[in-house]
Amino acid sequence: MILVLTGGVGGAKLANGLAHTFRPEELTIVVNTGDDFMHLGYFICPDLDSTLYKLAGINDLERGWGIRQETWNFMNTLKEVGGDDWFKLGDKDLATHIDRTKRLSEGQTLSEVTQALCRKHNVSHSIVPMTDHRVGTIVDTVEGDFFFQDYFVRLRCKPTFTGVHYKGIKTATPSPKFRKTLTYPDLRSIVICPSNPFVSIDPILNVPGVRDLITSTKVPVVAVSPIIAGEAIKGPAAKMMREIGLPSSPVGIVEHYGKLIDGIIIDERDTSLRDTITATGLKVKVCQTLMQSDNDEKTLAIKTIKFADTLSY
Ligand code: FO1
Repeated sequence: MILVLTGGVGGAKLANGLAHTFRPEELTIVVNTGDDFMHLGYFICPDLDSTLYKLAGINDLERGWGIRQETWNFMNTLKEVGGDDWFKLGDKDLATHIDRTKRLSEGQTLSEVTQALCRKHNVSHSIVPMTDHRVGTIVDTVEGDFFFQDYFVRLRCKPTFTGVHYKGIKTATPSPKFRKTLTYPDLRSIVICPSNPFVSIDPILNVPGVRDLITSTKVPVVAVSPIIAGEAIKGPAAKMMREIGLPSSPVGIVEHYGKLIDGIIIDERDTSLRDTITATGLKVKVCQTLMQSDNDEKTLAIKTIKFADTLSY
């Protein structure tokens, strides 16, 4: 059993590569829910949807989020009547939000709703929320604290990042399938996808009990660097690292995750950093980590697990 921690677009690519390499019963994909929010009366789960649409093969390739060949009649009409149109909800995507909101209002848990959506999209792999409780990532900046989507979409990540905290995290518990996988007798490895460490991975790690459970599994934990040659492929990770005083490189990722990880996979363009990272006692694998095709995703997935297997105690 392999446990995958992911959020956002980059993570969804590696999760997809792993899903095309391993059978459903060999994989649990745990997704960040700190981006989730109520909007226009619907409960929106961006990272769960990005991961679901990617594995279903219907995600929009340019945007990285939402559904391909989308139409925007709802959004355009809403704008005409003076509604809130800063967060774009496509007509097809809207069906997901309406279905999820209805199910949640009927008392289904977010895990149950996600399972139902996976079934609808013929995704047989387990995509599970990090928790079934409400958790909201708040981004602290020099201009004040903002709810994640305000910072990321409305403010386009402009304000200088100073920290992050997670509303509601104290009373959150890992989702049932997440906890079960963490206590699985034959857990093989844990993969931290190339996602934003602060707003995609840390919310998962900060769910009470998760860090301790990860440490007590004694299985290799491997992170794939989301930073290549000083930049993130997509999103504000490198900018946030620089603003918080971390090197915007795999070295900064190593510093951020610390003792939690046993190995890191960095891109060939960062080969010069291998020795610096090895000197910290961490195992390093250098290979192409940029994923621009299904084949790239599968190749990196296989290399990631093979590398993790070499770290087994
Ligand atoms: N990101 C944007 O930059 N602009 C948007 O209008 C937008 C709408 C949106 C709608 C549904 C959805 O699932 C994701 C959406 N995203 C949008 C991405 C969203 O901000 C995610 O949080 C990112 O994918 C980062 O994880």
